[in-house]
Amino acid sequence: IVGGSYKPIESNPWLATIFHKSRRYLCGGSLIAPCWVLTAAHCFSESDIQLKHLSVFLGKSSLNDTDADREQKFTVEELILHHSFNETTYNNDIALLKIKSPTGQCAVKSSSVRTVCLPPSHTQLPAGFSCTIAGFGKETQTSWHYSHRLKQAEVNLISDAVCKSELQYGNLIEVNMFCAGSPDWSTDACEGDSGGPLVCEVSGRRFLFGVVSWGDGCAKVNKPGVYTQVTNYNKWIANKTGLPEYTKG
Ligand code: 4AZ
Repeated sequence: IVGGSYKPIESNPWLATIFHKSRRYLCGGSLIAPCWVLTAAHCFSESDIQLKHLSVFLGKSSLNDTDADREQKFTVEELILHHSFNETTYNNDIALLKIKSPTGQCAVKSSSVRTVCLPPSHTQLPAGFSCTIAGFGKETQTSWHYSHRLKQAEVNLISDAVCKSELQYGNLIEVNMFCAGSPDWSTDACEGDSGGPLVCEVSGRRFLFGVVSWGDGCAKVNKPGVYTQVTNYNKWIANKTGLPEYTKG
C-alpha cells in the first residue's frame, strides 16, 4: 500500500496472507466464510506454484514475525481459479482457496480473525464513494521489499466513464473491473497487495466490493488501481463453495 497508515489486523480481521513454501509471500486474500478465502487468480499464474506448497495465515499484523496468540495457519485443500480468467487482460481475476488447519479445522473467530460480508449481487456504489484497501504490498513502486507491517488506505471509487477514458486506461477496463484511487493520486495498492480486499461501509456494515487486481505502477497520476468487481461473482462463489447466495430483501 502506498500512503495510508499502519494498522493492526483487528482493523481488517478478514485479511488473509498467502505464502508459497511457507517463506515467500505471494498475495493477500479475504476470509468470506470460515473455510473460504477469496483472492485473485493471477496470484497463481507462476508455473512453479503447487497446491501442497501454499499456506494461508489469518490474524497476521506483521509479515515477518509470528504472533502465535493471534495467528491461525492453514494449508490449502482446494484452489479454484475462475475458468475464464484471462492472463493477458486479467478479466475474471478471482479465485477461491479452501483452507484447513493442521487439526482439520477452518478459521475460528476471534478479535484478529473474522469473515467479511459479500454485498448483494450486482450492487454498485456511486463514483466518489470512499472505501478502504489493506495489505502488505510495497510502500512505493520502487521498493525492494514488501511492507513488514499491515497497512490500510482510503481510495475513492472512479466511474467507468472516467477510468475508460484515454487519459486513464481506455478499453483495458472490462465489465468485471472497476477503478479506485485517491483524488491527489497519493494512495494506491501496489505489488503484493494483489488478492487483498477493497471494503466499503454501507449502512454501518463493511462489505467486500473489490479484489486488488492490477494497475499501471502504483500511485501514478491518472493510473488508478484496478479491482475485480466482486458483486459480479455472487453466483460463481455460491456455486463453487456451496455457501448460500445472499440476495437483498
Ligand atoms: C501488482 O503488481 C499490482 N496500483 C497490484 C496493484 C496495483 C499495481 C500493481 C495497483 O500486484
